[in-house]
Amino acid sequence: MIWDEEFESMPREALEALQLYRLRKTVERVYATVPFYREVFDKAKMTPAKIKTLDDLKRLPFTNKTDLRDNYPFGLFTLPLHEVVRIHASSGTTGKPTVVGYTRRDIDTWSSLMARTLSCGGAKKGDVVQNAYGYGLFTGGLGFHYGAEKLGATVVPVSGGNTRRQVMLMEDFGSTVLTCTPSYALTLAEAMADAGVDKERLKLRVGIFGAEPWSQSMRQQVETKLGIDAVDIYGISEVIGPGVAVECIEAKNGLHIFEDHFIPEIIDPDTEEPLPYGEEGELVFTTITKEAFPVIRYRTKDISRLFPEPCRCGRTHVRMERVSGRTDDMLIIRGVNLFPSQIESLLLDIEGLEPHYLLIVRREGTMDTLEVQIEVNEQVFTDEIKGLEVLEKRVESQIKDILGISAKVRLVEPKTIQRFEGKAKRVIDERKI
Ligand code: DLL
Repeated sequence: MIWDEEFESMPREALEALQLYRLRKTVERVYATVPFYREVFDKAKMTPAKIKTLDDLKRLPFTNKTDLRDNYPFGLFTLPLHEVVRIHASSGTTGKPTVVGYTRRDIDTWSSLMARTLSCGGAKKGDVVQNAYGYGLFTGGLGFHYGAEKLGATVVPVSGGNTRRQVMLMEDFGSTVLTCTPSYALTLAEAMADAGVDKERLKLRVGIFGAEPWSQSMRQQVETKLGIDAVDIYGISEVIGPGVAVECIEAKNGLHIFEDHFIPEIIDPDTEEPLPYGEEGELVFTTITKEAFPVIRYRTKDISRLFPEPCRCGRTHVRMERVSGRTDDMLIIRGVNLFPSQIESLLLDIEGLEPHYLLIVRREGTMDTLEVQIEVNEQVFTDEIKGLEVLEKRVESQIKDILGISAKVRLVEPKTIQRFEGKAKRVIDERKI
């Protein structure tokens, strides 16, 4: 169901007029209130008055995570802290977290966007939403929580973890919608099997999974194991949290970006030149309705593609392809560029392998090596050793043929690779560069 028909199915021309109006307001706001923006706009010889068309957005400078760090914690807020009713933060790999803030109206906007997101993904009033995204500074838990309440669903705010208990609640409460990371959905599916809970006994119908990259093959695995439709949701704290883009349950083909709130661009990450629809590059977002913490041309480092073709669900917003990886997660191994998701797709298409894997990159002398550890299913595991060796060689040669890289494959016993409650960590890079 389309939650916000007027805005989600707006004719392009009207949508673009609305975007221009909102963009101008946002640019005026940050220029007037945030010293950082005033400084970088002045340097680029841009003033709010120079934004006459949507295309003028391209004349504004980019922002990135370093700018947030330099202005840590609240330096990019447009309002004093007493107007800010909520803070969230994402923990980076190093140093201080990235801090974001919301006014009362921002929380309302976000809740409506999340109600829209849930509806687009196939949830509706009357659903029991088991929300297993982490509650706390992470935007996943509370973002989904407010959206599901706004939708009129019954929220079960279990947060991540306590997996066996989640399975019990899922059965006892008759949860119909599951929201968590795709890797945690797998962990839950496994716990169900361990507890002897057949998927037929559950009422689960839909899963809205995101916050980390996952492949189409992973989708199939999750859908089969849980007996549901699984849709992909994309979001990032700096832009708002979850609620930036989601697949529609009707097509499950690309994620609708809520363009009445966010203007997306794709750029070449090296030259910073904007790229046309269809080309792959780095996603950049400008928020046009946020009050406390708007961002202008924020570089996400996420790799995707935009496609404007109308969708059969009736929404007019542009779609983005599922994120294949981040520019900073790209592995360069002996000169070959590789995203972990490419290996994932390949592995999960091979019969007998389970969706639990680990990539270990090392440097031996001057040579980079890649080791792929992946679990096999019980059946393969109980076969004779020889069978395992043959399978290992087969996976190695597929990686070589398809991705052009030599890897050492180690098939491991079921349930030996670490499981995750939130975002999975599947790459260990031991190179000291
Ligand atoms: O992960 C917000 C979120 C919560 C999204 C719940 C979806 C569901 P951050 O912690 O700031 O925010 O992490 C943002 O996660 O730049 C991507 O690299 C990655 N990411 C998020 N969604 C997807 C997805 C939340 N569907 C970072 N596919 C982003 C691939 C994703 N990567």
